[in-house]
Amino acid sequence: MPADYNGTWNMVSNDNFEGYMKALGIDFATRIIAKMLKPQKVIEQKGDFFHVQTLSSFRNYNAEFTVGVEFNEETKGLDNRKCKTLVTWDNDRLVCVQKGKKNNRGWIHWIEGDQLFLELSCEDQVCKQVYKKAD
Ligand code: VLZ
Repeated sequence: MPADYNGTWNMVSNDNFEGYMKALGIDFATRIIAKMLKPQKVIEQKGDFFHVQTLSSFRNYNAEFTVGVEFNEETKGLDNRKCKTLVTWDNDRLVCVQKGKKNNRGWIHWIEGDQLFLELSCEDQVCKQVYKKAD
């Protein structure tokens, strides 16, 4: 049985989102707004199928995937690029590789207690986020 990511998760910390956005080439004005946000993750998981919504007052980002099945991701509202994206299990961690123009792009999710961790990578930048499960 894989880990259960279902639920609503509220951001509690966001380290180096600025560096991650810069590496993606997000413009200055957007970065100013985006780094103030405390997004919420709403995750629906059915077996290996995931619907991950990142919700904020400024912009939302939606991802749907099946673990082990590569898909075409368009990062609409982020850097608006196309990636060949693959999410796999590493024990209970979700490991995502986003192949495209940017090197070393991807993310890793894992859970510890009532906290959801996310590391977002692009080029030489790593953004570390922590979310807490909503009641
Ligand atoms: O999440 O890749 O949970 O897609 C930021 C939204 C979302 C706020 C960043 C607007 C992408 C920012 C997060 C405007 C520049 C991401 C995956 C892992 C699922």
